[in-house]
Amino acid sequence: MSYAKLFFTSVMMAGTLASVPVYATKGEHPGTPEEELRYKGAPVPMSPESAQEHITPKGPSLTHEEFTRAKRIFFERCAGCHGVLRKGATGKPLTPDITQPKGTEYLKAFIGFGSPAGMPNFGSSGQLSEQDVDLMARYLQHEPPVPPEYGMKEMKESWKLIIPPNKRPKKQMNKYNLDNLFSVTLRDAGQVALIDGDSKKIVKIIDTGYAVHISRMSNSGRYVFVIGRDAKVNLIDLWMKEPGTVAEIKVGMEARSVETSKYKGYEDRYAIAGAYWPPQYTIMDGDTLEPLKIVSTRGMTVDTQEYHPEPRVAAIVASHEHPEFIVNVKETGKILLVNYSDLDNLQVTTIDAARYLHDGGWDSSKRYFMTAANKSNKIAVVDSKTRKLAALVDVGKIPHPGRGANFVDHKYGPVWATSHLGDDTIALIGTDPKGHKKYAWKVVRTLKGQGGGSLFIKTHPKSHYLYVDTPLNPDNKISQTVAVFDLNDLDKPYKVLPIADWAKLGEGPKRIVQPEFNRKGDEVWFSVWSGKKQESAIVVVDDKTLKLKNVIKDKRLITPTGKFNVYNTMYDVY
Ligand code: DHE
Repeated sequence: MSYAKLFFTSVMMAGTLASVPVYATKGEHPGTPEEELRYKGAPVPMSPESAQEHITPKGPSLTHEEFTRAKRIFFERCAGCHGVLRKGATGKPLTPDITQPKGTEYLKAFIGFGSPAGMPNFGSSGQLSEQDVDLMARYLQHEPPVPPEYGMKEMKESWKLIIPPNKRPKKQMNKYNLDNLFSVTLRDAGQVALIDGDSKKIVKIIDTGYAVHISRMSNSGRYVFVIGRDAKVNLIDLWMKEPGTVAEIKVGMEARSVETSKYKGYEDRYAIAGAYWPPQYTIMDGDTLEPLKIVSTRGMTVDTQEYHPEPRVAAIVASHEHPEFIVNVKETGKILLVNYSDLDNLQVTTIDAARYLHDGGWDSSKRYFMTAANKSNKIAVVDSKTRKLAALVDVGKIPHPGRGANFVDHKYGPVWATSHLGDDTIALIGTDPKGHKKYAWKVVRTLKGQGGGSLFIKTHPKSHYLYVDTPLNPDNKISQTVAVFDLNDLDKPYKVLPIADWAKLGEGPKRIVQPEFNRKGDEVWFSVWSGKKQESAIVVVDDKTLKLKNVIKDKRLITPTGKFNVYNTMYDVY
């Protein structure tokens, strides 16, 4: 049956027009900006075999083979938005109490054609066959299969101390200028490239977790912590003659964040990793990764105060005001200040913010943590000194700052800025409650950028430019270039830098992603992110002239995305 026919059949079978997804005919991804869909669809790295089957009474028939296939499709295509347990995250809840009353035909039309609230049209776009749409419609009426938990026993089994601290060098044994080294995510290779920022040469390629996500530096700058989407953490020692992994561990089945203790007296002592599944964070020994304490984030949501079984851990930063990690819990909308001074009597301050917490960074004083509650279109401001919420600031659609950008606005004083995934604006928020009280925690200025689909924004204390990427914009002209604002004159139109053209690559999406400064703050690096089988590159721009300085190409540079300069990451310079 064709999709048009299926659609009309569904209308007939469901009885009333109002009860079926009639918007289904409105274009490729009805109702959801393509920028957003491009971002959310990454497969969950979980083995479907590990999740238990629950054939639910009253659910439609499903064979064992069908159940297994449906689990795989769900983890690959649906769990990123709806959550592994289908309790709802950025996508709607899909538990049997909701899906069974809707019935198979309704669900088929929904999956086939999408919805204005954000559901992609998996059927009519050809991503799923008609048989698979039918399979998924039946599968969703059964209890969600629950993946296994992952506690101390599993962590200890996965933990490898490859070189114990007493066998590691006592001083730096190589000649690299470590302050200007970059750890570069090679996403689809499951590796990081350590690149010397002075010579632009690859120093070492290191195997890490699957679809590796971010790197963070220890307070001393000696260690790099890397986390993969499969929750594998690598501890890399930069002091060794040849930098390499000295310890590794898996802290769950799916994860995105890692950080290390930075408070005075605790430098390099602890590390923390936040997991998506199971929803928990783990505090580890900072130079061995030995797991010390695992804490679940399951609990009540901030607004409706109902239980959520899968609140994933998003960004984590290390406080400079107290011996604490600041942990964003996505689905509950709560920010946890986890005090690591006494792990046996753990004190956690819970700050009510808003859903769904994602990424963020410090203001220039490093007292206020500015973080995106992306589906609430707000920035939450945490005062890390008083341990209180300072403000919830309304911004544009789906703020996505990365760590954000700090600079001084000539009129409004110190500001922190974020761009947005869902619109073309850049919001500047006043961050100086002492010197510029009336502008503090207010959007003092809104700039207009090239378009939606922005993920990262960056400047540097030595630079007077603000760089805004737009890698998820559907228009190639926008996703392959970046906008640069002159901070000396924010009324001036932005300049567009043709980064992908400068890289001179062949075919490929060539999305320009995540500006990152070098140690001196006089050059800025951009990833030109193409497909796994296509050539990618890193383009280095001179921050004074905005001219091309270098193109780093190497066949080992597979899908570079995030780049983390050791010094800037260590000292939170952005
Ligand atoms: Fe990220 C940071 C989660 C997709 C590149 N990403 C983060 C953080 C979180 C997160 C929670 C903050 C970590 C911290 O500060 O402790 N990212 C997610 C997702 O859940 C999401 C939407 C979907 C997924 O399946 O992973 C996702 N992220 C992406 C990408 O598609 C990007 C563009 C490319 C890639 O490498 O996969 C991407 N995310 C990044 C980068 C950072 C990041 C480069 C760190 C930015 C920084 O400057 O600190």
